[in-house]
Amino acid sequence: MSAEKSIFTKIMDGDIPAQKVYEDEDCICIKDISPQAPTHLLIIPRKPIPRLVDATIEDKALLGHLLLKVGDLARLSGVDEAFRVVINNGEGAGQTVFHLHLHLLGNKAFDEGSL
Ligand code: DGP
Repeated sequence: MSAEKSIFTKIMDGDIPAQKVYEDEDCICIKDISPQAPTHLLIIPRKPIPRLVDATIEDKALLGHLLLKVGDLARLSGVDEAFRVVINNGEGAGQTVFHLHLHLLGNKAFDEGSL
């Protein structure tokens, strides 16, 4: 593969450190380096899919796995009664790391009805 490793692949490969919360054969979960909420986790597939829109039908089970893990990790973190899941897709939406990841945000007062 000629493409340069994403920062998240480097973390998975142990090239750079991160606070790892969970890992299995399909994904890892780390604490965000620049938290936007008291609980801010990133759930990242090992497969380096650049953006959500690049996922295909082949990734159906993987995407389901990631969402189920978000639920598990929300429970583990004690935020399962109130949390948000965010996926930024593309630069215009604020995506800065082009390796699919889900933000799990919790322990924060969310404005009702707003995104
Ligand atoms: P996004 O804007 O959706 O692409 O989010 C990328 C997130 O990744 C951002 O919240 C900061 C986080 N991040 C970037 N580099 C690192 C890193 O080296 N370690 C960790 N733990 N998080 C990182």
